[in-house]
Amino acid sequence: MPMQMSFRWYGENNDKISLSDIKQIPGVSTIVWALHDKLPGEVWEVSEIMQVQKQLEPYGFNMDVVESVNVHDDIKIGLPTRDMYIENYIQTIRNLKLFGVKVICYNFMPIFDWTRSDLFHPVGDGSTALFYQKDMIQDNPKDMADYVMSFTEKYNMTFPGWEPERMAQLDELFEKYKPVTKEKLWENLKYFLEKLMPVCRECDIKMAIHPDDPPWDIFGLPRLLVDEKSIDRFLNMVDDEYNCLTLCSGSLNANPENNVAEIVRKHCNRIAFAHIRNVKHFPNGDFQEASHRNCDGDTGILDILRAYHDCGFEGYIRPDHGRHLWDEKPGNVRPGYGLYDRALGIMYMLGALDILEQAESKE
Ligand code: DNO
Repeated sequence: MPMQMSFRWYGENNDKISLSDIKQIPGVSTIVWALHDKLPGEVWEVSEIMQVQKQLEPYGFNMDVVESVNVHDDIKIGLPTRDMYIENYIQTIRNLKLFGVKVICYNFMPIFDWTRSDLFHPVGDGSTALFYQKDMIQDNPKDMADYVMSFTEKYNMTFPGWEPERMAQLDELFEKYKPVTKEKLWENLKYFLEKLMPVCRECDIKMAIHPDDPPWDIFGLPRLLVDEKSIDRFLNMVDDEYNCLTLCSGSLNANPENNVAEIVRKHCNRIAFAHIRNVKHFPNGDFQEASHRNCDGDTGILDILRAYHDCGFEGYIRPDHGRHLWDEKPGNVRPGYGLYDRALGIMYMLGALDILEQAESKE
């Protein structure tokens, strides 16, 4: 099967973008969805999943990719209660299978998901984008958490991985993670995946880990999936075709040393889901997210698309964070997840992929 273009949607009454908006973007077959009101560790019930199915059906979208079923902290920390949460995760996998889900994107980042210092940083052309100022993300996680949570309060908008319930217990969470060294975290990830793999095989659902964003330790918390070497380790650690990657170009390339196209060529058969995001680096280590156009950032978007094409990638692909354009302002857009720049990103990606395909068929 050729690769399938997808678009992340936060759900009815939770996303200003409608399915009818998405339907008008060429080439989208798959909605990347989640039950966003679920806390990590809770079972996703069949009746709840069915509601999403009913919403997608009239538009002819499939629901093959879930982003994310979040992993409970007790699993990452390795507490005895983890087995109960793993059982719940397994039940969720079984329930998702009933709806034909093929890929679960998740991450194993302690406490925080993606981290930025400015969610609406001017790009210079009138648009804004996510920005990471290195010296602002140093010792004190509180300021950053307060900053992100201020959007939740002000605009009544929750962000996956930044559940207010968890953020309210930040001190306790940091305390609980104290004994978790990087090696311990690797062990806990292995434990989790080994329990899941037989069920994934039975249900034909791939677990696709998202790399750490940014790809380095923050606030003294260990981060695992940060470069080619750690990705090799991850895939070898649980060497199973259902243990896969969500290869996020922008997360990895926040470290300019990471060559994402090379990783695609090396591990294409273990990539279930491709996130295409472009990042512009500054000499002091700060970075800003950019349009998907190759020359607007430093990520090598065309090399990456070419690598996916050359390898005959058969998974799902989506535009990742875009800029906030035109009328997209704090309060009416989810940071990174506006309609316009992601739609432009799709057209750019399809343009590049179509040309590659056409050139090949003429050879
Ligand atoms: C950022 C996203 C991540 C991703 C999770 C997966 O915008 O790519 O938040 O969804 O890390 O669990």
